[in-house]
Amino acid sequence: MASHGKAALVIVDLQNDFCPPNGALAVEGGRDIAPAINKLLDLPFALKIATRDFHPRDHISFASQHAEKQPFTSSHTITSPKNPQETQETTLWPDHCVQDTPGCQLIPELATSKVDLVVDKGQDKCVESYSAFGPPFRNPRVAMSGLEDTLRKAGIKHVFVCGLAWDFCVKATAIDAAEEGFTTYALNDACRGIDSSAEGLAATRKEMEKHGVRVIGLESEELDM
Ligand code: VGL
Ligand code: ZN
Repeated sequence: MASHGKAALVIVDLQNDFCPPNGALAVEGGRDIAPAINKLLDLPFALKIATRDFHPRDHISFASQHAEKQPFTSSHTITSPKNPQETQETTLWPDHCVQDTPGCQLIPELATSKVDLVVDKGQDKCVESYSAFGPPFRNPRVAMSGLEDTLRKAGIKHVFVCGLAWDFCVKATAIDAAEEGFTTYALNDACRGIDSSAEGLAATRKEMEKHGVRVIGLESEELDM
């Protein structure tokens, strides 16, 4: 693989708030993937990126910002500050990954000294952003993170995605990478889902594969580099 072009590792949202036991939006087994990810960080990727969900205190995705709404329910929310009329069905969450709180920090188990760059997302209070490139599936094209340019300027051709959560930010990030033309791999053993049921995990896998993402295990020869 590596002989065909430079590869980047993108570690999605491995933050305190997404990990048990105390995370505000803990993903089952979230902390358990850190050792596998640390091993990936020892491989010769040309660029090693960690992303962070990085919300203002009053972010639109928090159920607390909507009268009488409960976390884990859907709501029509304004997603585009440029088009206040444009609304989208999006899930409401417990408050999580608030900027400058311990919850938004990368977990201490992650070998952050081996990470080249941290990319923050979700800073715009009016925009939900699952993808590390920008809002879900870059729609609307606001609050873009600049990740695309960073990868291109570094000459990256292959993108390997791991982290949390399989069914939200990993999925959105991997699909965007594939649609941007990068050969994209989702490392399923180094991810965990908010929906941890076998059906849920499989449905997400199918959706990613439909968009050209290659779902692979940690033993895959694609990682011989
Ligand atoms: C995420 C829900 C809300 C994620 C972020 O990182 O997958 N999920 N914000
Ligand atoms: Zn979030």
